[in-house]
Amino acid sequence: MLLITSFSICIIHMFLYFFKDLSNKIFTFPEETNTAHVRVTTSRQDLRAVTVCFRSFTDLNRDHSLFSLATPSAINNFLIFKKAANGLFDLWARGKANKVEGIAYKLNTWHSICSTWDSTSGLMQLWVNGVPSSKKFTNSGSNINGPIIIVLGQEQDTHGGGFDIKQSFVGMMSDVHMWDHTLSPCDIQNYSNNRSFTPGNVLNWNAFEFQIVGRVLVENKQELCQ
Ligand SMILES: *[C@@H]1O[C@H](CO)[C@@H](O)[C@H](O)[C@H]1NC(C)=O
Ligand SMILES: *[C@@H]1O[C@H](CO)[C@@H](O)[C@H](O)[C@H]1NC(C)=O
Ligand SMILES: [Ca+2]
Repeated sequence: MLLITSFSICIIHMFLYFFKDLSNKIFTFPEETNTAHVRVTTSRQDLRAVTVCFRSFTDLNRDHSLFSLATPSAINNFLIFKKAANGLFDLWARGKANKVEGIAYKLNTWHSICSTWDSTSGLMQLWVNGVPSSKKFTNSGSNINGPIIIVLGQEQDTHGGGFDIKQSFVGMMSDVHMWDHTLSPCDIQNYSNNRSFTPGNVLNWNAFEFQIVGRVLVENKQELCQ
């Protein structure tokens, strides 16, 4: 009996990690908490360059995290953070931040957001709906390296935790992809325009490995009636 119980617990633990094709699905983060989030898993632990793309929808006009990647040595190893001010983002790489200002960004609208960084030039760039920001130097000369934890819905102040309700994400998110290189402007514009693109080789929405903690829902994309 005891054996059967621990065996089923083991099975339950295994299935807490989903590995799914999320095409035409979204994550809905419906309430403000300091707990609800999605932890995304990748086997990659060493990245010389990065592109992250996703689509998000929110009515938040306070600070919030959109994509938080932490390692023990650098909590803000790669972070896309929306500041409260209209059009203002903070982009973080390897623990250093840069402001990106004046981005056309409306509430209650789906946005295609991409960010690139590479360790050689140290340059970061934000693309919102296919429109590029001014490139900014953050940090060069070292890779993103270590046990990587990626969190959607919350901002990590410790490796995998330290969440602050005032930086939590409330809204919807979809089509999260991550690559181990910087995408070309044409790739990014194709992603932003829903045209064909090569899925991420670090994170792929069509084969997404993740764990949901708290109230986050996987729902169908809402198609508007034509
Ligand atoms: C962009 O999309 C077009 C149309 O689907 C396709 O022909 C082209 O190869 C794509 N470009 C890239 C860089 O993927
Ligand atoms: C891409 O698809 C999303 C959701 O399906 C839609 O809201 C958006 O307008 C589309 N973008 C373009 C450029 O077609
Ligand atoms: Ca924080």
